[in-house]
Order: sequence, then structure tokens, then C-alpha cells
Amino acid sequence: MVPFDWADPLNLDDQLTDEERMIREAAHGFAQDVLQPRVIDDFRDEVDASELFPLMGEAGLLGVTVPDEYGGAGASYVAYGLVAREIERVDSGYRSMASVQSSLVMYPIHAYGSEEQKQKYLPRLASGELIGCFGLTEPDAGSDPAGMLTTAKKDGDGYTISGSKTWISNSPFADVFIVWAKSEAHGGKIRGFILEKGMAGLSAPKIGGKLSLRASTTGMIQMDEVKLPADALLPGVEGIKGPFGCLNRARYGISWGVLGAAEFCLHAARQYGLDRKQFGKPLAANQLFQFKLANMLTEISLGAQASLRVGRLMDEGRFAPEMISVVKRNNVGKALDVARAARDMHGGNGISEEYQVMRHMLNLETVNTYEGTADIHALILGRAITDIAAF
Ligand code: TGC
Ligand code: FAD
Repeated sequence: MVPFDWADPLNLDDQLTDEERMIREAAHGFAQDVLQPRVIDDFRDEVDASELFPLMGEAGLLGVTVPDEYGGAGASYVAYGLVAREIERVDSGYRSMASVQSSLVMYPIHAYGSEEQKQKYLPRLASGELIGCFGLTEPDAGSDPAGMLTTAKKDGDGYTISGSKTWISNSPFADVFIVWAKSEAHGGKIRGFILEKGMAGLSAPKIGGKLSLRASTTGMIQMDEVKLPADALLPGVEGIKGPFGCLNRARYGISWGVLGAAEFCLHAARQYGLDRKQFGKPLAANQLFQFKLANMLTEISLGAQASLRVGRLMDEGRFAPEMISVVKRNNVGKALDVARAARDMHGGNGISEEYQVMRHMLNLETVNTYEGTADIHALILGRAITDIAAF
């Protein structure tokens, strides 16, 4: 027998490689030293935190799975998940900034791009010199992105692209835009294009007034007959499976990330319960309080084992997208439950920015919605179980 470690209940640490532990420690140090001191202000003031990209790049947190010849860390999907968990332990918005860059911008360029596109963009995205965004969602095409209206037309050697994307993380300050459009030159099939800041007809206004994910900047992408050279096309993929291939990576990262937010909430609720006395004894001495802590610990540890398993299968090239739906949907839902319980367990202090649990709770509402809502992931699983698509 071994002593029980409540902070690592199923000895996850034992199941990691030395490299994964090292990357996790580096991410933890960065998140606690650089992100934690500024997060309360960043969230309250809904700031533009784009200066964090070069800092994340320097810390090796962008493009964790991208080979080192292109500036990435060439590490495992498990390492990528551990990085997401450490960043989101501080805030889901910062994790969003990083996971869009890694999974939704660097991944498609690496997986679907030409050698010239990889050389041109990947090293500068890995260092954070360039910031990327991913435009799939449109005002009238959210859960059903195949219904997109953005269209690319052949124009000489290149293309002209028109349309509108909305709810796009990083877009107001992005240098590189991965945009998915129906291409008339390819029989109306969905293709990926790389747009660059400053192109005529391209704008990316900010969406203000969010009550969630306020430390991450979100905007639109508006394209009014933007002229693109021929080499703006991602040559390596055709159809909606292109963006879905990117979403697999980002959704998997989210499944780990939200556990970081949930762990923060568990630790905060435990400490609050030990420190605060009511009825002459610590809150943590009450059965109801301990019951909630036990539920939190159980769900977090089970979720982490599941994400670890999916990550190992991804590293071995033996995963199915439905596995990712299991962990994205379940872990986000459980993290939301944990954050809501922690908010309640802090009493009145739970609504104060100083205690931070309510910020996590608010952020997780977005995470439950983006990258496929909880219900859409249920329907993906329902289809796999019954062979009937209920969308
Ligand atoms: P469906 O008929 O299911 O499939 C069409 C083709 O796509 C292939 N495919 C996949 N390929 C790889 N990975 C996956 N996960 C795939 N899912 C489907 C499929 O094999 C098929 O290929 P082929 O070769 O036979 O043509 O397609 P559908 O249009 O009916 O899809 C339905 C549904 C519900 C699964 C899909 O529309 C969906 O997932 N909707 C959710 C939309 C979503 O997740 N949007 C995310 C936007 S990006 C974002 O939120 C970023 S937030 C970032 C941050 O800040 O962190
Ligand atoms: P809808 O699709 O309109 O869904 C509304 C509700 O209806 C949901 O509860 C949904 O589950 C439900 N629903 C829909 N269809 C069905 C059905 N068939 N059966 C049952 N229920 C259904 N997108 C990007 O492309 N890039 C980004 O970087 C990005 N970042 C984002 C950042 C933030 C802060 C937010 C909030 C969103 C972001 N998104 C991004 C968009 C996000 O992916 C979408 O909001 C999400 O996919 C849901 O689409 P929707 O908002 O149009 O909701």
C-alpha cells in the first residue's frame, strides 16, 4: 500500500514520462509566475493580452506537438494536454489563446499546408511573433458549420473570398487567419485558406461585453471580396473533415484544460473550508462540505485518467473522434459542476473576484459551448451508438 495523495488521487504523475513531467513543470511555472499575477485585472478589464504570445512562445507552450524542425516542441499529445491543464488552472481564456494557436492554426498548416507554407508560418507562430485565429463559425452556421455561406471564387491564378465569421478567438489582433470557405473552384467543397492581416477587404472587429472568457479577445472576421494569391489555399485537405481534424486536437486539449480550472476550484474550496469557521468549527468539518470535496476529487481524477488514455491513443494514432467527444463533454460538464459547487462553498466571498472561483465558473460556460456544445457531443455519441444521426 502507498499513502493516499489527495492532490494526485490516482497517481497520474507515475504514468507520465520524464519529458512530460518536465514540460508540465515548465508550464506550471510560467502560468503561476506570469499569468496568475495579472489574471484578475485582465478578466475584469477585458484587456487585449496579445503581448502574452511571445512570452508563451519563449516558454515553449505554443505548438507543443509540432516537430522541432518547424519551431515546435515535438512532444506528445499527453504533454500538450498537461500544458493546457496548467494554463487553464489560471484561466480558460489564456488556454483558449494558446490552444487556438497550437491546434487550430499551427496544426492545419502542419497537417494540410505546403512545405512553403510550413516554413513561412510555423516557426513564427511557435515563437509567438505571429498570432493566429481560426474562422469556422458564422452568424448562421454554428453547430452546423457545413451550412457556411463564406465562398471563395476563382480569380485569375488566385481566389476572391467573401463572407463573415463570428465568435472568433484572437481575431481582432491576429496576423494569420485560417478561414474555411466553400470553394467554387473545387466544386463547392469546403477548403481552408490562409489570410493575412492588412489584406484589402479584411477586417476583424472585436465582440465586446462578454460575461465569460473576458481575458481572451473574441471578434468577427469580415471578408469583402478579399483577393488571395493561389498559394493561400491549404492544398492538403478537402471537405468539412479539414476543420474537424483540427477540432479533434483542440477538443482533446480542452478536456485536460478544464481539469486545471476544476483543480483550482477544489483546492480553493478545501482551503476555504479549513480556514473559515461557522458554528464553532471549520466548514470543512461538516459532512456536507466533505461530500462536495469528495465528489470534486472523484470527477477530476476520473476525467484525468480518461484524457490520459485518449492522449496515449492519439500519440499511437489509434483514436476515434468519438473518444474525444466523451472526454470533452464529460470533463467540461464536471468542471462546471465543480466550479459551481466551489462558488457556493465560498459563501458570499464566492462571488468576489478575489476568490477567483466565480471567474472559472463563468469561463466554463463558454468552454461548454465552443468546440461543439455539450449537446452536440452527446448527439455525436448518440449517432455512434445507434447509427442514426439526430442532428
Ligand atoms: P459528418 O457527416 O459527421 O462528417 C462529414 C465528414 O467529416 C468527417 N468527420 C470528421 N473527420 C475528422 N474528425 C472528426 N471529428 C470528424 N467528424 C466528421 C466525416 O468522416 C465525413 O468525412 P467524409 O470523408 O465522409 O466526407 O458531418 P456533419 O456536417 O453532419 O457534422 C455534424 C457534427 C454535429 C458532428 C458537426 O457539425 C460538429 O461537430 N458541429 C460542432 C461545430 C463545432 O465544433 N464548431 C467549433 C468551431 S471552432 C471553435 O469553437 C474554437 S473555440 C477555440 C478556443 O477559443 O479555444
Ligand atoms: P447554435 O448552434 O445556434 O446552438 C444553440 C443551442 O442549440 C445549443 O445549446 C446547441 O447545443 C443547440 N443545438 C444546435 N443544434 C442542435 C440539434 N441539432 N439538436 C439539439 N440541440 C441543438 N468558432 C470558431 O470558428 N473559431 C473560434 O475561435 C471560436 N471561438 C469562440 C470563442 C467564444 C468565446 C465563443 C462563445 C464561441 C467561439 N466559437 C468559435 C464559436 C463556437 O464554436 C460556437 O458558438 C458553437 O459551435 C455553437 O454554435 P452557436 O453559437 O451558433 O450555437
